[in-house]
This record gives sequence, structure tokens and C-alpha cells, in this order.
Amino acid sequence: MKTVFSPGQLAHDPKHEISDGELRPAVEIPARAEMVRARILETELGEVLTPEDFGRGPLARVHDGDYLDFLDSFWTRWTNAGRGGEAFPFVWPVRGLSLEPKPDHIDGLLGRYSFDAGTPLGQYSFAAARASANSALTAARLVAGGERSAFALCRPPGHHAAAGYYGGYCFLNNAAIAGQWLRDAGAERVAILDVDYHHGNGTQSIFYERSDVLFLSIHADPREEYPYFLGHAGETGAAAGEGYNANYPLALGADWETWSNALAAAMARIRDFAPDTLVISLGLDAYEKDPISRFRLASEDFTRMGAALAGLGLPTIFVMEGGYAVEALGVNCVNTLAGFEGG
Ligand code: Q9C
Ligand code: ZN
Repeated sequence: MKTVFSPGQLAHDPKHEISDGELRPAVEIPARAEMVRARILETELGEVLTPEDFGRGPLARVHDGDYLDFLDSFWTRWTNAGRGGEAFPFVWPVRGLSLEPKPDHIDGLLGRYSFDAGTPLGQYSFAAARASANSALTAARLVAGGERSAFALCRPPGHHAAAGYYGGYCFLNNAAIAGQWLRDAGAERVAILDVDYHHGNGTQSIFYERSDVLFLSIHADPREEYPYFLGHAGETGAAAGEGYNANYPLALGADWETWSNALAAAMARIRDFAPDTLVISLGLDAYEKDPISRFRLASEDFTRMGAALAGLGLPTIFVMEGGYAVEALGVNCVNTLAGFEGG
């Protein structure tokens, strides 16, 4: 399986995040991608390609223009306000407050275009996020061109980013951008299965009213876990998308037996939908030793996951999402991909 990765993705290099009432060391760091790349080379999974630049077009098919403009202008506005380093939002337009008119001040804009305070935004975050999206798009193009599968080594991740806001370490929704690009390239139906420990709220929200993209997510119950405000079992889609969204929230502590039952249910839904292409939002944070997560998958379970997914027999794009046990990340990620190739 070919991997797509750009060194430009490493330019987003956050030092801190707001977590547990403290300014803590950031966990979504460049070393994550380095670990995975090193393991791919060590195991000879396949070639590692540099992405092509697809420009703004495919990003704007998923994200709002004013949101992309905000990301583009962030650093100028931030430094013009006399700031430097990393920005964190601290005020949001929640119930009863107004999205319009948009604030002029960067502090207002940060809240207008985000949903959490846990995501550091720095000088090179947008450039790195664009490089990450280009990796997803290049992997999509490989599969559209006839490869059975491809791996987009995306980082920063994407699945928490919605059409108009960032959060959860995500700025551009790589899986959604790839899925939409596949539709535009001629796929009639695309399924996106999100196996990250956290619910893919951004991806769900982007496709919630559409029947051409089926979104499914296996994740920690949002009553107990981030992102808290989306990902419940009763969210089945709306309008034309009714019936085309499927959430499988699991209790904290879920092991492979519990997790794989949800996977079997999700795979049955995917088979019924009969997509042309499958996109896997590949979070590795369901791992038992993940520092911020509370599922109990072992490294060998990721091999099982990959092998099970191969059983769908679909052209498949893997798009990396979360996973913070940096030392084990390469093994767990490549286990999934090698499991798919052997399955
Ligand atoms: N005290 C992804 O996996 N909050 N994002 C963690 C820990 C945010 C995870 C707080 C978790 C976001 C892509
Ligand atoms: Zn996650």
C-alpha cells in the first residue's frame, strides 16, 4: 500500500494545549507522524509519496469560504494585535449570542471559528493542515486511479473540524475533503467509517443532510467523553440524509470483543449501502495505552481491524486521525494497514 505524506505537515508544532485546567504539553505533535513514517519504512509497507497541491478548490467544497479566509488571515491578525506563539479562543457565540456581525478583533474571530479551547493555532498551522489535506486528496486520487487502497498519513488530523470551525486538534476535515473529491471525481456513493476513539463530529455535521455519503462512527460515548455534544446513537441523519448517519457509542473501557461487535454492525450497514469507495478515518487512540483515551484495544487488535475491513472488498482510503501513545503509534497504524493487505 502506498503512503502519502508531506514534510510540510510537520510545520504545525504546538508546544502547549489547554487541558485539565492547565496549560499542558501538547499531545498532537510532529513526532506522531515521524513515528508512523519510520514504521512504514521499517516494515516496507510500500512507497511513501509526496502529495500534489490541489489548491483551495477541494477545500472549499467542504469548508466555508469565510472560515478558510479566517485561517489564512489568522497570523497577520494575531501579530497585528501584538501577540505571538500559539492562540487559544476563550469566548464563543453559544445560545442566544450572535454569529453576525462577525467580530473584527482576532479574539472574537478565534471563538467565532472554533468549538473548543484545546486546539493550539500557530503561525504554520494552516499551511500544515493544507499539506495534510493534500495528502488525503492524493491518496483519494490514487484509489480513484485504480489502486485497491492508499494511506494518507494525515497530521494534523481532521475529523473534528466542521465546515466552519476548528477544534479537537483539527483544522481541515481531511476525510470529508477526500470523500467529497471522490464524489466529484465520479463516485456515486462514498462511505466514511470513523474508528477514532472520539466521535467524528465534524465529518458527521458536514454530511448529515446527505444520502450520497454514509457516515459511521465507533467511539466513546459522548455522555462521558469529548466531544460531548455530538455522537449519540439517536443521530441518524436529517432531511435527505435521514438514515445515512450511524453512531456506535461505547462505554469507557471497551475491549476488542465489544469494539468488534460494533464494527460488525457498521460493516453490515456499509454492505447494504454498497459504496463505490470507502474512507476510513483511522484514529489509533482506541489503544489500551493511549494517554488521553479509555478503550482497551491491544496492538494485535489493530491487525484484526484491518483484516476485517478488507472483507468489505472495497477500494479503501485510510486517513489518519488521532492516537497519542507516540511510541506505539507506528506499530498500531501499520498493523491496521498490513492487516488490511493480508485480509
Ligand atoms: N484532557 C483527535 O483524536 N481533548 N482529537 C482532550 C484531555 C481533546 C482528540 C482533553 C481531544 C481531541 C483527533
Ligand atoms: Zn481521537
